[in-house]
Amino acid sequence: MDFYRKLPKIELHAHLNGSLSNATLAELREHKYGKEVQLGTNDGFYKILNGETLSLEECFKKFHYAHDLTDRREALELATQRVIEDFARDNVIYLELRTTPKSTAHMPKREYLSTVLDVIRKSSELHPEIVVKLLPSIDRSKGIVEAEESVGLAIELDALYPGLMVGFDLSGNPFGTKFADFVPALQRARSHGFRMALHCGEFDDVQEVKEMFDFGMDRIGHGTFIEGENLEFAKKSRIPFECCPTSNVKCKTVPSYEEHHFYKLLKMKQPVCVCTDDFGVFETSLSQELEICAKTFNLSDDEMIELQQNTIEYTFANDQEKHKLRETLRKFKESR
Ligand code: 6MZ
Repeated sequence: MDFYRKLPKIELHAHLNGSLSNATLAELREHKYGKEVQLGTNDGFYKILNGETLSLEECFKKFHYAHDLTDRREALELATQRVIEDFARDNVIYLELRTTPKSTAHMPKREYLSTVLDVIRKSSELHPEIVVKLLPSIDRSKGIVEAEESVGLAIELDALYPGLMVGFDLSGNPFGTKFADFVPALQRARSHGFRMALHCGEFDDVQEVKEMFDFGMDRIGHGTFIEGENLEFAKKSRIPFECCPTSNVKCKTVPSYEEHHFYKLLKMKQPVCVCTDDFGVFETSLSQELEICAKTFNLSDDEMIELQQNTIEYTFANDQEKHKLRETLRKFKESR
């Protein structure tokens, strides 16, 4: 584990509210509900904090608990700080964090987004060892009006927080929604200059993947069910895949680590990176995900360093930032 912790790492697929550790959730819960509120042993929150085995449904409840606990400005600030601290502690040197701008009972959507951006801006002083960027997310389950609003807001706030928002994410529960409905909003975001990191092929729908490739994207989120002609297209276009092994295994979209498509992609020389997705929900870290990949597929330390070096090229960072990241990895390699 020591090698993976020390390895300077690049994280490109992490949802803010899925990346709250149990300690952060407990801290936020105390802030909102106070110490005196007792946890009952049937309470899902109790189970989460005590690490009991969770069903997938219970795993997804973590989003619901997290959203309840981050519905005020101060709490969202704290949550964002803790996530950045946790990644920095794991020696992540570049993080593209994503979150869905939302209005809550205590905060309009604009305040949600500006709060996260304020914390990210401040983090460059508090944690100069990690560069943090934001990808606002469109949650498919929330519909197209919310999507349009989020894009409008991101374009507006981009002028106030230049360089912090580098792309857009399309995520959320895709069932019962049509990708085509989100194209106008995504197109507007792209025309503004935001790069596209879209959840694509997370479930088996060949036609939708094709439609998404027709639209185009800069990175593929998961890409679990991309096969045949679609895989050929991804290969020809050299679109990087963001692979999240533990998330996929725990959500049962991939049967086991051994069968994870990460290795198939790596062997066919497809651009690919390893990410956590929701390290709080899936109780992992980027170091752990990399160690799992190395051990499962028998990859050497040098190959894991190379994987991080290649990942720099798939970031939405600017040239100067990429240059710095390359230098950090080069020095790490030389110092061994
Ligand atoms: C699709 C996911 C996801 O945005 O509130 N999210 N969407 N597939 C996944 N695989 C497991 N994991 C997380 O973070 C939580 C939100 O991220 C999306 C969902 O929309 C979830 O509600 P934010 O910070």
